[in-house]
Amino acid sequence: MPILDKGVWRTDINQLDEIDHFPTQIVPEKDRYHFYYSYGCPFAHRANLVLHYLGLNHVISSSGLAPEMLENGWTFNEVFKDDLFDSRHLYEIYTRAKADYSGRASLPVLWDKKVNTIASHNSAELAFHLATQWQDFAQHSAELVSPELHDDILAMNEWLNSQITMKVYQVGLANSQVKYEHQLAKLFQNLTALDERLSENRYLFGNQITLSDFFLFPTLIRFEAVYADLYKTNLKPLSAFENLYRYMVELYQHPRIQATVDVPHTKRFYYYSQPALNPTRLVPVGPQLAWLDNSKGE
Ligand SMILES: N[C@@H](CCC(=O)N[C@@H](CS)C(=O)NCC(=O)O)C(=O)O
Repeated sequence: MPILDKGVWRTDINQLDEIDHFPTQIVPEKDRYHFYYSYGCPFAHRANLVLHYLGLNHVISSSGLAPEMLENGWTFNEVFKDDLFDSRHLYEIYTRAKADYSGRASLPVLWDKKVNTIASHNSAELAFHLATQWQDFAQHSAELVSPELHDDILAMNEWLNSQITMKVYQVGLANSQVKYEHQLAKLFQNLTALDERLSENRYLFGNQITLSDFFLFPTLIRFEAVYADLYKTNLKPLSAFENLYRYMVELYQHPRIQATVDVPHTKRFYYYSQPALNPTRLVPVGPQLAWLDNSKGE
């Protein structure tokens, strides 16, 4: 009898490599899909960035999850409600799609209202699909994946996923000093390489924002607020990478990008939901972030 994994904070980094239980299958259509995300989750953030940047929110509805992830995994509350089914927990969405579902109840999820199933729970594929197949519905047109850059963007996204997004987790969840130091050194080498690339380019691929920027931004925006302290990625402050920092702040100034960021919520998610790393569940008040205070305040 398969046992449903309601979702917890993974302390084993290998468990973050998820297989697709619901292969991505999306047919662009107005009002057909519902997007589940959390402001805290960097994977869901990729797809949320595409959704907002292109202005697809008028054709795809969405619900955010509460920042506290407890014994039943991702949870809805009074503020963060499931607008579709009024569920209490995300795992109910998974069992609605497949009664004997036994995988992880992870975010993001794109729900297909027509077929009554999960159309995607793979953030990379979902973000790519939204960026490339929904142009006809976009309120703001932008070519996030041009034909000329298609292969380079996909390769860059994979590199960013394993060498930046996941690397931060490999540092923070390392279970030995040797592993921690090894992964930390790699992470900072990778940040140095990106900083050099951005010394000659405004964005990862020149002057145009591409999908790859939406794979890097979620990690940068969490770096000072969460990762540097909680995951001990503090070899150097992010501001030591002049170009990366300029790039993050510039992207954050964009109103439709900013709409996808909630730093206090994100801090609560990481600090509250990982008792193995933070047993008191106290959420630090700092650090003060000049780029955040200058725009909308904490
Ligand atoms: N393959 C997934 C992984 C996403 C993922 O790991 N999401 C985390 C939150 S940031 C999650 O929902 N974890 C819950 C769990 O593992 O049970 C994707 O990239 O879409």
